[in-house]
Amino acid sequence: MDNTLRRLGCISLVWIAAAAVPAAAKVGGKIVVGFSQIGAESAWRIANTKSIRDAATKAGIVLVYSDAQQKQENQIKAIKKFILQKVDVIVLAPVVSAGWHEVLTQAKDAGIPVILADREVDEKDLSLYTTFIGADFYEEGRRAAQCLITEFAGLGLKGPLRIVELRGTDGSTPQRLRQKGFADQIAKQPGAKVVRSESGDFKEALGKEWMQKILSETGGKPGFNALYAHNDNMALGAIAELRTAGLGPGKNIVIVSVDAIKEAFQAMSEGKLNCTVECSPLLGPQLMSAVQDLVEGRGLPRRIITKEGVFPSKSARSEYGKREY
Ligand code: GYE
Repeated sequence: MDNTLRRLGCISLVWIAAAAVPAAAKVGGKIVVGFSQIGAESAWRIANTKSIRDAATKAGIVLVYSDAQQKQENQIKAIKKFILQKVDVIVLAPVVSAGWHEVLTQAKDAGIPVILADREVDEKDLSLYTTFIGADFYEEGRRAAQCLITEFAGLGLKGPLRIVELRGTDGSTPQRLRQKGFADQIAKQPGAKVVRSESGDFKEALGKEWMQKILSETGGKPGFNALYAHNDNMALGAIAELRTAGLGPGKNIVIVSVDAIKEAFQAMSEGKLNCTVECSPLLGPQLMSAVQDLVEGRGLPRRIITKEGVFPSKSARSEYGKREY
């Protein structure tokens, strides 16, 4: 983009910000973004942080990064700090959807726009954030159910489907919507049902722990023939445990998860995972161009939804080399 235009954009931002707060926190004339990230709980999250950091560097934007270690209270503290620092834009990846009204109102009162990245908030007052950039989690849940049903039939397994679900962080939008989209689709399949649902907080170690617990409670007899994990990492943890128990993940227990990380393609090519539904963490470029649009006074759509696919195990080998995360 033309530098003069960008400079002009920055000047007008200073003017807008100056109207609301004493002065903007420009660093050498650059845009400053405060980014409250959830943590580093999964491969998805690590790729997401890298994408956002790299895109900021490329765009010449100063990123003030804060890792909340999956705690909402840390995110609220970080936002308050960003307000004191008078950053130009706040980017929030909210760990859960409830409980943001007060701090978002404080950002608005300070004249600092907020962009939601990855996850959404339950907020009726739409003036408290400018846009949401991320995935359609409901659709991901639906796609996961569809792929599970197809793969189950493809393996020639006998129904009805008895599914164990491993949920992501409770109260987060991906957990709520991946659960709902999946349940709505499964309800159309005669006899199929979720026989157990546990929260693995999007962590591989918890996926493993839950599977160990479930198997030990049933004396090693699974009592289910399918597993749906809200992310690949939890599925990978559960798969390791199923194999330790001598069971056949990917063969007589159908497994589907969400994210489409490289390790999932590896597991699919080894026949241990049947399907992964894509959820792209590579939000950095879109996010930084939204920041620039905002700062330069261009309007943003209320929602920017990323395009995503579904990868059944037969695509594993051809896709593996193409995966960026
Ligand atoms: O699926 C999971 C991560 O919010 C979409 O968070 C994200 C989810 C992703 O920990 O792996």
